Amino acid sequence: MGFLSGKKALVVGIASKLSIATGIANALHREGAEIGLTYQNEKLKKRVDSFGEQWNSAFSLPCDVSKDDEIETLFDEIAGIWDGIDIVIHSVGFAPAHELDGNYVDVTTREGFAIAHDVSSYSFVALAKGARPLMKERNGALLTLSYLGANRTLPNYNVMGLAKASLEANVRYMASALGPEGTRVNAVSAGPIRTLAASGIKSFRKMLSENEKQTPLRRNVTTEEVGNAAAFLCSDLASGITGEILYVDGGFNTTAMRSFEE
Ligand code: NAD
Ligand code: 0WE
Repeated sequence: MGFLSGKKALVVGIASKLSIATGIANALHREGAEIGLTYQNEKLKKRVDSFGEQWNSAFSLPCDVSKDDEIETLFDEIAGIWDGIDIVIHSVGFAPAHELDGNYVDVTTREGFAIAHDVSSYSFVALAKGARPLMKERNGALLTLSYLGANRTLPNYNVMGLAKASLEANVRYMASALGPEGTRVNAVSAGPIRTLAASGIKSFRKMLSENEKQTPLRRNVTTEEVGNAAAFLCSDLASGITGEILYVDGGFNTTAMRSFEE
């Protein structure tokens, strides 16, 4: 019996087999959780539906997290299918592409800033609001995905770094607000992984090979490894952990100087 058997898990953020959310759903399913999925738009519906079949998912429903009415409809529909929710995975991030290419001060705009923060940070508490009545008093867990760009600068990550800093503060405030009703809130800060979101980034391949050399484990992490950490954080094995940012990055964030002479 898996360590998540009997749990109902809503997974938001699947776009392809490479998505971090796909790695997480695989791990949750393997550990016995029942899965429910959402897709951002009609273009992604078929693909998400087919993943759903593979995990025997309870539903596959539309949800653009930048739209309050879609979030409201989503939880109304879930309330008709499940008697409650134990786990919510938020694996969503977006900034307009031109914000992620060039000098931060040159390329950052008021509109891009607002979109990045809305889709990448506000949407996490928006999902929590919707899920709250279904999650109360069940030892539930919310989990989001962050990146080291929240704490340190790197080329081109730009306004997404600010949005991830906001998201990590969001984790702590949500943990504080929902702890009294038994709901935990955490994040995994993952190392760079080639996904759809990353494929739009100039010289991402170079970043991955550089990262490999500088990381204590001398390799990049996988969506399976992120999935396993996410499954742990959302399980009763992590019942004492909330408001935490757990790094799944091969140790990269703990180093101060890149390896040399090898
Ligand atoms: P991905 O492209 O597979 O997933 C991003 C998801 O966000 C997609 O499923 C997309 O549909 C969804 N999305 C974007 N805007 C949305 C909206 N308005 N409404 C609903 N869904 C929306 O890429 P990924 O790398 O798996 O990204 C998942 C999360 O992991 C993001 O928060 C990302 O910032 C984070 N992350 C990624 C990496 C990496 O290197 N790939 C590293 C650390 C953290
Ligand atoms: O959070 C991310 C990806 C975020 C992302 C990616 C895109 C590409 C396509 C957000 N919005 C968009 N918008 C698009 O139009 N990561 C942690 C992966 C990532 O993205 C980077 C990175 C890393 C790592 C961008 C620049 C530099 C490094």
